[in-house]
Amino acid sequence: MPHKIVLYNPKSTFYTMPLALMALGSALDRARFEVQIIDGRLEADPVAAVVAACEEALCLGVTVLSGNPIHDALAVTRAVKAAHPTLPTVWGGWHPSLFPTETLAEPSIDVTVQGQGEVTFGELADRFAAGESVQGVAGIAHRVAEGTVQEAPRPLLPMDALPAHDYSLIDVERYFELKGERQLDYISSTGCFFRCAFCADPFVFKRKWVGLSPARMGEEIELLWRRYHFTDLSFQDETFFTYPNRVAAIAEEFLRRGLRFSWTGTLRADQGHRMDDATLDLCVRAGLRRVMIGVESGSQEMMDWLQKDIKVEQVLESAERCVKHGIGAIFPFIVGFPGESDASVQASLEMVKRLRKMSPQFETPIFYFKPYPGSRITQEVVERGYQLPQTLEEWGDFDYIGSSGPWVSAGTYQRIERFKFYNRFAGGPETWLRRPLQQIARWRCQRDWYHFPIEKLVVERLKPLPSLS
Ligand code: B12
Ligand code: SF4
Repeated sequence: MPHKIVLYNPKSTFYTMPLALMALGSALDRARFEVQIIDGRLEADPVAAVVAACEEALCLGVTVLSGNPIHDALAVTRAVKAAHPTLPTVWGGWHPSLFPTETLAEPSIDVTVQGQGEVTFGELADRFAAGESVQGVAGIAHRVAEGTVQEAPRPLLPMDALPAHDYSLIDVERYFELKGERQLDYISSTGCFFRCAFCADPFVFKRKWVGLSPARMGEEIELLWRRYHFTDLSFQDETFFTYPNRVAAIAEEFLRRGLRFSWTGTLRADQGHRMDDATLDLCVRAGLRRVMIGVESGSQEMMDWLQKDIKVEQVLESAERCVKHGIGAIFPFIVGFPGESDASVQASLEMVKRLRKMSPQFETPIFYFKPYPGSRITQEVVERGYQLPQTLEEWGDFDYIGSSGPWVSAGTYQRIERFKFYNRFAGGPETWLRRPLQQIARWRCQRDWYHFPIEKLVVERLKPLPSLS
């Protein structure tokens, strides 16, 4: 009889497939372990579903991001511990990677896993199955009589050394339904070589990057396409275009195999600027429809402080190349960095306007900076006295969504929210009812004048627009 392992993905805002749990489940020896993935986003009562599934299970694994999903992760883990006190509970993913031992202050969590989890979790499952202690398993933190111990870190394994993700572990059709399109999520690399001062990746993966070979990707993706008939593929990599030659080889695999779907991935502006037209053209022929280019700021001074290692001109050149090749793009911005001047915020808003004028296929969401753990900026503000959340509950309240961040004045917040509304509304689809208000909105955008936002109130009262950020 195989041992049952329950893996839980907490509730969150979007319907991206739970790739982390699929990675863990796929790497376990399935002759010995039966894997059940439960996704809080798909369950009416996640707590009851997980508690019931854990009956006679070997352990519970939970994937945890910093922010709102922690509340749900906690509720589920606590209920499981209360119902099955001897069942080991393991938290992995970004938050327990950043806070290995601190997370263990919560008594319902037995083990935390840091970084890449496939081999570590396999070893944990072996230990649990044999009734042995987890002492000495690399890449974990756990409780001992004297307190907590963090074991030696586990080196990052090349992705080709790990098995393909088994999509039959989830109900793929259900995700298509919830996303409203037949879009498959896929991850082809882990980590990132860069050092942006607001990002935790350099801390978690030590500026290392590993990726799947194009040949393996071609084979896997062809199988998935024939099985699930997806029409769009979303690469969830931090920096998909890290090596242009690799991306070109992936595009060639798609074309050679006659795969027909569109796809999207992340592109740094310096990579877009360096990539030759032939490679971009090849990608478009292979289905590339949109890239995501993190701009963060329209001010070069701010970009340098953020250690983006990108020039403002490279953003504009990458945008021009997208226009030339008919590629859509999302250009996310972040405002409200500690001490950010009005001039710097204004430079970002100007850049947003410039990009939006270049193509109707360009989106420019604006987020407010929050000091997510593990980044250089967060470390600096903490040294200057900023108090990060202390408990898991407090971390659960710490989320980008619905927050203006700590360094944004009420005036700046109001200005940005109005700017976002009018720029979006002015360029949105026209109807006879909206046209007169849209004309006023365009007039406002041209003059950068957003006082007395009567149309905003009217439109929001009539029909709340979905938030772009
Ligand atoms: C898809 C994605 C999401 C999805 C789903 C996340 C999920 N539950 O898996 C959605 C859209 C919900 C999401 C939301 C957010 N995300 Co997000 N997201 C990603 C993204 C692009 C890919 C994650 C992924 O699937 N990777 C592939 C898998 C295989 O890798 P993995 O998740 O790292 O998992 C491995 C290990 O971490 C470990 N592991 C993970 N879980 C577990 C569990 C156990 C038990 C074990 C043993 C091991 C283990 O093993 C896995 C295999 O090696 C990453 C960037 C990236 N490329 O990693 C950002 C990222 C994870 N997101 C991030 C952020 C900031 C957010 C938001 C907070 C942002 C926001 N508010 O706009 C929100 C969450 C808040 C909310 N209210 O929902 C940050 C994480 C920061 C942090 N401290 O948590 C990342 C790293 C982006 C970044 N560089 O800033 N995200
Ligand atoms: S923001 Fe993107 S490019 Fe910068 S360090 Fe993070 S993952 Fe890498």
